[in-house]
Amino acid sequence: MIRAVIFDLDGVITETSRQHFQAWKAVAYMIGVEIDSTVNESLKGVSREESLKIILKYGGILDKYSKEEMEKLCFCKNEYYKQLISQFTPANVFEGVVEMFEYLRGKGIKIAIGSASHNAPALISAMALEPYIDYIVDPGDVKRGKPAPDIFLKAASALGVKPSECIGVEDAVAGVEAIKAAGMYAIGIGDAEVLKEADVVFGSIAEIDLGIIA
Ligand code: B16
Ligand code: MG
Repeated sequence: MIRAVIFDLDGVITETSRQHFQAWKAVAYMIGVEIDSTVNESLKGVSREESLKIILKYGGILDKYSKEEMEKLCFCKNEYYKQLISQFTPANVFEGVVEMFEYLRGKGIKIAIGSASHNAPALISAMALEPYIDYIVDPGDVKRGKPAPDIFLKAASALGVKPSECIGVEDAVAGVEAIKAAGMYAIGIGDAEVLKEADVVFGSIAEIDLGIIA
């Protein structure tokens, strides 16, 4: 029996990857690295610190930055990113999300957000989705990011349900891996050729067949 559905945020509930990319592009430019959309793909679902390491590695300058300098660059990126998402409103919510949340609520199924983003609570609030959400995982509370199962397991334990009673919804390969490692049913959003480990894949959240949930 399904008792909870844990949703990723970026790429599932809304699209923030353009804003993440714009902010990273500006920071990368400051340190002489030019990143393109292929690099941006590899940053999806990955934590802020890991994203910076990927960019520095791509630029061949990973060994040139101390921990303190990396923290400053991450801070800069986040300040810029926060400015970009300050314009978010309920209009940024993907089609089908509110209908899905209402369906789950009606069935008594709990809803959690399992995002790698520290900005998830601010975004959920800006998009007026708070009334639907039972729990938002704080990525600072878990040891390992995706593809480790920690974020999804944290959501299950906070909601008081077993992993086998949960469905995870993800758009990133690392996220689907995390759901499967947590022992949950994985719904992928995107391309089935890419999200090979998912139990089922839909093109968008609006296309999910609600019958497979409950
Ligand atoms: P922040 P998700 C992820 O969101 C983004 O896909 C990824 O690009 C970002 O680096 C990460 O959140 C951390 O975000 O810098 O806001 O803490 O897909 O896990 O919802
Ligand atoms: Mg995502």
